[in-house]
Amino acid sequence: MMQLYYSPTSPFSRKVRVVLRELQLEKQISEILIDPWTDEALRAHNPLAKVPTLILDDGMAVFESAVICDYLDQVAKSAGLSGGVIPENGSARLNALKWQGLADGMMAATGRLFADSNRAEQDRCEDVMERQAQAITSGIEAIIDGLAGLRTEDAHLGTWSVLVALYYIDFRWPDRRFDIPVRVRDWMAVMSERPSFVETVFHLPHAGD
Ligand SMILES: N[C@@H](CCC(=O)N[C@@H](CS)C(=O)NCC(=O)O)C(=O)O
Repeated sequence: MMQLYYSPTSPFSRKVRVVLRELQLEKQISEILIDPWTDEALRAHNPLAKVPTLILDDGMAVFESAVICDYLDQVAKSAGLSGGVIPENGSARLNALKWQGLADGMMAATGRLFADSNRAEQDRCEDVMERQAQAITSGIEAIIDGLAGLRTEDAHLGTWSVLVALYYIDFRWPDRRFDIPVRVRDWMAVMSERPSFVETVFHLPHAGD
């Protein structure tokens, strides 16, 4: 059985966990909750010691969430389990990957801004923080502009990635520091009723995890 190392606060992990459920691969992957900062077994597999990391049946480690999603999409398609989350066709494929790219950038900016906000004031770099905040704000605007398409197209890797990025912003700033308009929130609420979202809700590690 494949193993997926993940952390419950990691948006890149959640993207992969949503995708593997949407691909109906749950029975083929065992999910292992770890802390990437302290888990030495993880570094033995992945020199970067980051989550998500997928360990294949032959022991090969695959990392970078986009690479893992691409691999899982191939596994599901070749097993005939589902139509996949990455369209085959040129422009539909590029569209899905483009949204994934935007969402990944927003996740990274959110993670960095959150970490920097927790630093002592004298250790902060305000310019860098402002740049991360701008990436988040402009990313939300791009999602608003593309919402009609995201709502009506069959959901794909880009759709799942964008939703996870939006939920990650809310997870880090429950006070809604970043304004996500109601029409986007309505869409998020409908999509997040899917088991793939319910089963992967962000949470801080519990004692004993
Ligand atoms: N580009 C990577 C980003 C992965 C990443 O940054 N993971 C974070 C958690 S969200 C992590 O493992 N951080 C621990 C560390 O940086 O050592 C991906 O798409 O998988």
